[in-house]
Amino acid sequence: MSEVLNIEKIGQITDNAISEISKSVSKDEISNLRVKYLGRKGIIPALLRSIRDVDVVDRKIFGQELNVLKNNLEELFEEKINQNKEDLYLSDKEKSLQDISLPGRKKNVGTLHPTSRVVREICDAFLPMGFQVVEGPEIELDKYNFELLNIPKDHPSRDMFDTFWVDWKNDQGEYPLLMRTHTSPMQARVMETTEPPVRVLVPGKVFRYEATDASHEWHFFQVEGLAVDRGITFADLKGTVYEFARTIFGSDRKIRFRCDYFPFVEPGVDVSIDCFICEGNGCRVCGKTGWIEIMGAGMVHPKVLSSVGYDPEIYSGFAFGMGVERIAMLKYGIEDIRLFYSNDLRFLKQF
Ligand code: YSA
Repeated sequence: MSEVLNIEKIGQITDNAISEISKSVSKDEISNLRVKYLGRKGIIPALLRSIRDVDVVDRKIFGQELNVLKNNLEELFEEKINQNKEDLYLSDKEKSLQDISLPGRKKNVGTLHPTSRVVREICDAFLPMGFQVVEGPEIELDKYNFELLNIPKDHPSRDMFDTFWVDWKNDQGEYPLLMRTHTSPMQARVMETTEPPVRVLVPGKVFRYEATDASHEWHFFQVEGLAVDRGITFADLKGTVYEFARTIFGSDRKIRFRCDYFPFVEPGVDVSIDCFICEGNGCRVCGKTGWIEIMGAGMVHPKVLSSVGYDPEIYSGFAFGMGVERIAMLKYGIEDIRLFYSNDLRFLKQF
């Protein structure tokens, strides 16, 4: 290794430069230091020139190290100048001319994303009904996303959930990991570890390999609800959903329950609210039906209860899973779901 340049020397120069720059206060001090380290005849350019005297094998490493150091110092000088721009560059006279009676400059503090806001509103609507909030993993096992929910391998209903699979094989040559397609896997995770009664709410992000349009995204939020106890009936599900809808949308919106199929409930329903845009007459947002579907729901299937060790002869329960962006669209009159994640500040700043 060369006498002229070695790693210790570069380290020492780095330490000195950082300490000197951080102690510098005035504009002159900073610009003198910049000349000392980065100027044409400064320390770093001199070291870069001395690379030619270093062993060929070490040259590349030293070149890289010195370039990193040079870039870091440039950034440090930049930061230092920006930190105290006013103090450094205004003369005392200029400072004394500042009008302190002018209103302060407004800081851009930002706001909650509309989805986060609505997740909170939804949770707030359920908390007085005794629900607790829990969260689960976004990368999920096939076992929880499908199998424990009465959706065995090769079951046709897996097609309902266009799945992103994680490209990782286990020892048996299977691909057991996926991006969760719904928040329902948390039903099984919660029941597996809790004795009834259970009353939980699970907000979280879900992912589907789906084409997007005005009411479909490929990633969106859901809030899952689950209540299991002795003697829970479909009337409890209806009452809970009505109470939620009244809190969120007011008492004027119409609610529709229709039979629907989900392998993890029996019976199953989908719940819709009359379209806020066309007032039920049919438009692009509601797909000309006059209704916007906000959740799937039903009575927890006895097979799901048994698979987590609950006795379906003793316990029954209801569950639901709602789409948060759809609720936000209804609540705030948003006509295209794609606005949520297109990062357009003109949209986001309205919340
Ligand atoms: C059903 C029964 C239960 O006991 C519990 C939960 C469920 C819901 C089930 N896990 C599920 O995901 N059903 S769903 O596919 O119909 O989606 C539920 C809600 O998510 C829909 O009502 C809709 O509001 C929303 N959603 C679905 N696909 C969407 C979407 N939102 C935006 N973009 C999409 N691509």
